[in-house]
Amino acid sequence: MAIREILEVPDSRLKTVSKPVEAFDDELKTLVADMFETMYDAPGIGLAAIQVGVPLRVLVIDLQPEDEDAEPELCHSHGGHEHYHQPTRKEPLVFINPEILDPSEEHSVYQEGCLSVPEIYAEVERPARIRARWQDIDGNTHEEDMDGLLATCLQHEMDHLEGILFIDHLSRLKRNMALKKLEKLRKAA
Ligand code: GNR
Ligand code: NI
Repeated sequence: MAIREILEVPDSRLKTVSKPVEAFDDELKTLVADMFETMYDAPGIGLAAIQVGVPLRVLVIDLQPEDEDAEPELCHSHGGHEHYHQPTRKEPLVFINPEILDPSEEHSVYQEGCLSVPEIYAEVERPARIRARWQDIDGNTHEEDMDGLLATCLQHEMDHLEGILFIDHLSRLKRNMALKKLEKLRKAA
């Protein structure tokens, strides 16, 4: 396993339309393992293969990227009584050749970020609920209804497969402001 370099704007490879996976082989398993390691290290809640320079229709998502063997955390809460929080378990999800079926007419708005557009956050409106179909690491097909952050994250990741970034959903003015801000942050660093 290895942490791979995450491409950042304005890298033109992020605009690639990724190709369907045809071979469910060891190379694919290595790619997925490396993508999880890269995503957890970043840290992020999702990653598309093109973000590590591989133009294949492969996504990983984990909305609960907490360490499995993390110690329970002591919490000093309001009211003065101390208690422990069990960290949430990792929940790694892999989506290969994903498709979106009947997106809801109702939309929801989330504050999104992207590992390829670091430190920039903006509200993006997307269908609130979707039905998704995808293949797993062995090539078996699955179908499931999704809502909430999972629906949003899957749509964000699927945009990457078409070479689209969340900032492409913003007005030109807001996108340019975001890119200028990123340039400024990089110069300051
Ligand atoms: O880590 C991430 N957080 C996030 C927050 C709201 C909506 C989408 C995302 S995905 C992002 C990681 C990433 O860049 N995936 O492509
Ligand atoms: Ni992203």
